[in-house]
Amino acid sequence: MLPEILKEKLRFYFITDDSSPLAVDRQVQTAICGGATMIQYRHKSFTPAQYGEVLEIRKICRANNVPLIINDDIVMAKAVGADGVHLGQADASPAIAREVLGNETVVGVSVSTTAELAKTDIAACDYIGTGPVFATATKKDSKPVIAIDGLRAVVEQSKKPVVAIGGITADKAPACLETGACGVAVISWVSRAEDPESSARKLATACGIKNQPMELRHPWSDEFGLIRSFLNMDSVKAASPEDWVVPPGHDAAVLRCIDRPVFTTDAHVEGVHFDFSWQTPAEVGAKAAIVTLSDLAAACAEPVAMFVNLTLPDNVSEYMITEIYQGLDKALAMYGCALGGGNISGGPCVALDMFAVGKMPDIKPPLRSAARPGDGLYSTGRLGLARAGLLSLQAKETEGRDLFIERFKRPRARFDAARVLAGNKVACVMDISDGLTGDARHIAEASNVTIVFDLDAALITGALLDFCRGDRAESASLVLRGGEDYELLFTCPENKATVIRQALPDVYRVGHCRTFTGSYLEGSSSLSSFQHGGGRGADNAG
Ligand code: 3NM
Repeated sequence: MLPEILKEKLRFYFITDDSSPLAVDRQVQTAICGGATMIQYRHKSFTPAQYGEVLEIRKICRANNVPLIINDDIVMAKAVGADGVHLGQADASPAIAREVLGNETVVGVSVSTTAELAKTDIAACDYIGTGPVFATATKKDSKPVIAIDGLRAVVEQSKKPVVAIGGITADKAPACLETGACGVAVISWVSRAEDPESSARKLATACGIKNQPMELRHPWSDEFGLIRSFLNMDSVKAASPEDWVVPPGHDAAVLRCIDRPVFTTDAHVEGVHFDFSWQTPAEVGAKAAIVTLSDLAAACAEPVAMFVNLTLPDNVSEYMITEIYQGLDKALAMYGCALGGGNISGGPCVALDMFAVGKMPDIKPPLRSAARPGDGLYSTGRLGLARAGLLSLQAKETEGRDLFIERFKRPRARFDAARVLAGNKVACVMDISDGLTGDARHIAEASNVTIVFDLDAALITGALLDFCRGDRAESASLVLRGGEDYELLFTCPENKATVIRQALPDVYRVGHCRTFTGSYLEGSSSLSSFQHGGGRGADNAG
């Protein structure tokens, strides 16, 4: 986790209570809905039987983009894929936790005094928990109270962010934060409160947390309230009377007659197409919109309207839903597409079912079956970057990988390129979603040609080579097989590509089409043309 994000997440740190009348999953839900930014699962007589409970909590945390830390137990943290572990002075060392859990996992350590701080392996930790700042009945074996002065002394000496703990209430939180501590951790203030939700909200307010309040219990059950709020979004207002007879907000939207309507649909399912551990809800919403729009771009159509069916599990907060919609809204507004309507329903995980309407300009629509022997095969941009971004996120190795991660999280729907291709009467266009070889095969099969890959050497950048530890064949494999770049793939004669490059300098040759030889794809495994320097613009077609 990036240090600046960690500091924000440490602001209101709720720790579960194994002696509360409230079930642990309800505690977590209540705390998050009240504004908690980090959760620690703490169970002092921990057994493997708690595994299911922790998984349930992890689900709630993931759905709300709140990190989950496991108290004491490194193996459990590893087993459930938690975001981190919190260790006491008597537990395993931070260095061991780091070794087992890897660099991106958060490691926190309890330190009561500056003397303890001095003998703690701070280099291996991400944050320090310091207390008890005030008297607490929750932790039976707690150390002597250190008071605000003791907290301040640790904060001043610590090179890592400090979270105050022990007897903290909404009234006492500001004094803790004034010492420079970046957050407060509480148990009983929420778990044993008469009204836990209201206590959590009060603490969130005292901590200056902006993203609250959230609704408790099936927060999205007010489907109509949510839909009303979405009707104010920019992309809904973008539904101009020119295009709409009945605008969004009725049972069904009525569009004015479109001469040549274009339709496409796409599904985005949590755990299949996206993962909240590396994408924010807004990024998920934006990407679902862009990826769907990319299909319209591949048809050289112009966007008109998007419809969204959102499926949500019970534990998703209103904040999360609003964020998803805001991401959608921004992306649609960027491409001049109106949000025409949608629906929200319950389900096992977050899913966005998209349906888009576009209009076809007065051109011959491009077809996958229009590639001809002799045509070159081109991409409107670099390939393999999104896949490198996804692999970086999965490995939690994000340093220096901003470009890749950006491409994975925020692809572009290439309407700009589609307009140039349409202007040049390019007959065969599609978007690259599954990876170059998979998508090129669609063209080869539909057109009954053989596609020979001969990658433009410029596709393998220094950054991509670095990512592949200098291995050119592996870099080429990323270009050929990495998906989700959403560039356009097209075929045309070389002289036309030269003209197109004047408007789209980032067009790369990736192969060429020849009379069908008996196999649809050639050269993707040997990559010989690339490895011997198949140069940009060289005409190997034939
Ligand atoms: N650790 P409450 S005090 C778990 O001083 C824990 O390290 C402490 O509970 C420490 O918010 C504490 O109910 C208990 O006082 C915090």
